[in-house]
Amino acid sequence: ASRDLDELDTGKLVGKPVRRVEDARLLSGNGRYVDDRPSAHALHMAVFRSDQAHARIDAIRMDAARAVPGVRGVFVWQDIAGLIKPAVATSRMSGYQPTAIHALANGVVHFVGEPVVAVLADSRYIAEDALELIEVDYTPLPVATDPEEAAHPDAPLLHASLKSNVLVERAFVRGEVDEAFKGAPHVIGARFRFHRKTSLAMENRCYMAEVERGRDALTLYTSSQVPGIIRDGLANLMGMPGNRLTVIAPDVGGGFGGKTSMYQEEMLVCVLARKIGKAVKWTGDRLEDLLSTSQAFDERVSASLALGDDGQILGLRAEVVGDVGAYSIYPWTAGIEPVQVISFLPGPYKVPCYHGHVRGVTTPKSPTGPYRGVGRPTSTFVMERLLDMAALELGIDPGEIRRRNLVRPDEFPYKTAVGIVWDRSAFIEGLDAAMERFDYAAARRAQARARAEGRWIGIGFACYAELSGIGSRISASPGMPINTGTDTCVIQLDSTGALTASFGCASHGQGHETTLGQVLADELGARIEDLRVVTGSSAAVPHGTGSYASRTAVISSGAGILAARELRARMLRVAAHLLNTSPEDLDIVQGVIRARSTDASLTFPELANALYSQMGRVPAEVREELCVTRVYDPVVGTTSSATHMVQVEVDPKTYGVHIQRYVIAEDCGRIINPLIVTGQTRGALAQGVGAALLEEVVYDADGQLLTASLVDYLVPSAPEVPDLELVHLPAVSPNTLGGFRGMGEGGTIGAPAAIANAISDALAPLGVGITELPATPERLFRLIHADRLQ
Ligand code: MCN
Ligand code: SMO
Repeated sequence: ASRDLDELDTGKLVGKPVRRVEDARLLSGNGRYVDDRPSAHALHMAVFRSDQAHARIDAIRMDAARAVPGVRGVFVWQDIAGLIKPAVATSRMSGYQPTAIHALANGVVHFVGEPVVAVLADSRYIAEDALELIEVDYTPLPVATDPEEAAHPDAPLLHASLKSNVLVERAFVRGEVDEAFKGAPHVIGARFRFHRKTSLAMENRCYMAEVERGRDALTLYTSSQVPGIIRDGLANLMGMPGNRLTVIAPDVGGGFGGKTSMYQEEMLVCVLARKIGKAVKWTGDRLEDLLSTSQAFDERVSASLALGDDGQILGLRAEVVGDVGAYSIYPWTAGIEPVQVISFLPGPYKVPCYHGHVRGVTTPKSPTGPYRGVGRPTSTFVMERLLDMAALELGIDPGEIRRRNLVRPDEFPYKTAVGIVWDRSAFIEGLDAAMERFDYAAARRAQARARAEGRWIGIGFACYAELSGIGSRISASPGMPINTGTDTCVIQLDSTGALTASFGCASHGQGHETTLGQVLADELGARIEDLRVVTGSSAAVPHGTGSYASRTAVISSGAGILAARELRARMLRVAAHLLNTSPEDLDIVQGVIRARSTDASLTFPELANALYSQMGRVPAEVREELCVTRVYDPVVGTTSSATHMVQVEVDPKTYGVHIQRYVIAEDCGRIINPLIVTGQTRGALAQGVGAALLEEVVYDADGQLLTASLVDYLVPSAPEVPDLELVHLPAVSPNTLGGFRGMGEGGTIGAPAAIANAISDALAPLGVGITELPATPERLFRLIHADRLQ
């Protein structure tokens, strides 16, 4: 059943470019991040970290550190072992091998940066000074830092509990792939590599645990995307009921996936605060962030496409090795990224046969976890490169080869080779809209002229589709109950007549106060300023997880719509009594309840006062509880899609890549706030540019991090991020309550592929193409001069 925009677009605020209500606070320096919490009475934690990639701990000498004036405690694993269990990410995937993450290393270290000793002191300065006095004797253990070597049965094991370093292994098989390849007139294949990346939020990870003395109650303030998951996880590990453990994510300065997992320092501040009965605070510095915040990508993919003469895809094969780092991250598991790579490889295309196989291999590096796009930047890079390589070989235009293979409007819902179902999304329309906006034919003519002058100018495409707002069915399938695919909204009209709506999501830059406010205001007939939207507190809702996986627009809005509808109905029943009319005669406009028949009206404070305070006015049988809790579960979620088009010029002297134009046509369903959607896409594009051209975490063969500062780890700055020309194609989702689709990750999914294709197109006259990202000047130089460098 397809719905159209008009039917849904009765809203007054949804769809409008409402200015972000949080910005006045955030831009004037009044944001309140974890580090802003008063800490005069807190103890400050500093963490002694392993400088070994894999080693046995023989001895730890802490006496000198303990003797430093102002040091209040020095702790190793044995000191806290009875208070917190290690975090073990479980999974139902067959053959999956879990690992145990201890808050402090338990006898063996598994990566450089792993916490070994925690020091508490009156100030961070004192704690850091004390760290310098700690000495640890290690016996180095053998390491296999290369994932392909580590996957070998004879490789040294990183964890004694493992049978092999392959933590997860998964395959998708559909159709007779071998037959398809045997009979195909064209087979295009290559070996691709996407290097390791980090999420690099502006705010480093930061945690503060405060205790309620005498109550054994604890509040953790955490710069996290997932306060609900952290609450449930810590409650389990510490054996503490949720009514004594509150987890609050206040203002959070970005996460990008890096703040979706539970970290050792998060466990430590809680355990140590509980142990000594005082507040404990830890603020990570940039080195600690680069060493220990979850990283991403690091995949090697050997893939090939079988095609007909007309460019039609006949089959796809992929063999993927993902380097998942030292642990299976909690709660997502080591499968989170690698499995997504093979799940989404067929993309928005019709792929009749597919064989994808992936192994996630543990190596002594920082663990990998979710990062904006989660696997799909890699799958899109590989598939889109293969398509362009095929287009070149077959002499078909890159736009045309995509058009021939994209799922067409009459083919939805379309079940992909791995069983993902694409609902009706604007795949072809996105391609058309992007090409039109780009003025493709003219751009190709200009390119031909530039080429004749010897300039290296290229145009690149990328089409992708993703699942967003995923509900319980998909969330529950890997066997990780802590990610439920639902959100909760508690909404109330209080006795002052004010509306408060609390959610389990946790805004960390997305502007949820604004967008959820828009959705609720429309449902209630209220003004956005009548509402207070509370996110990021485990105490505000019985159950919530947080914000990740481009889920909030779909799932939290859904919960909000359900709760607001019920609250509105209850408010109108009471108002009908007070105004002596029927609820059907009433409407709420701009926060005022009005009777159509008499034009009599009632404000929210008047309604609240009559109901809560003037006990005679509303008889018992007419009273209503003006507090509603609703849970929304979109069950499967919905499809979001986009086409990216980019033009680049490669400088033949510096091998630098200059992005000249960038067009995105995207379908995120019904749009709540076009300003926010545009900002999200622009930010995600910036991160895609970083992934394509600059950002690379480098470890040496011993597992030492070489990119341990922002001098070595390069991120895009304003000059590297192109102006974005964005075309919205709001194809209302048939699968979600509000018709919304998620979009917070999209730009990062498409950009690396599109840029890789554009660079390859620019360099096509030289006979080379990109198979490795980021495409740094050095890599381009080596690619172009491969003969000379032999
Ligand atoms: N939106 C909208 N209309 C739609 C879809 C979305 O107006 N049809 C709005 C939403 O209401 C929300 C924003 O766009 O305000 C993003 O919505 P959504 O796609 O639901 O994503 P989430 O809110 O769940 O945010 C998670 C997503 C992810 S997974 C990463 S990673 C990411 C991203 O958001 N990290 C971010 N964007 C980020 N933006 C900032 N500033 N910082 C991060 O760390
Ligand atoms: S990587 Mo986004 O937090 O799902």
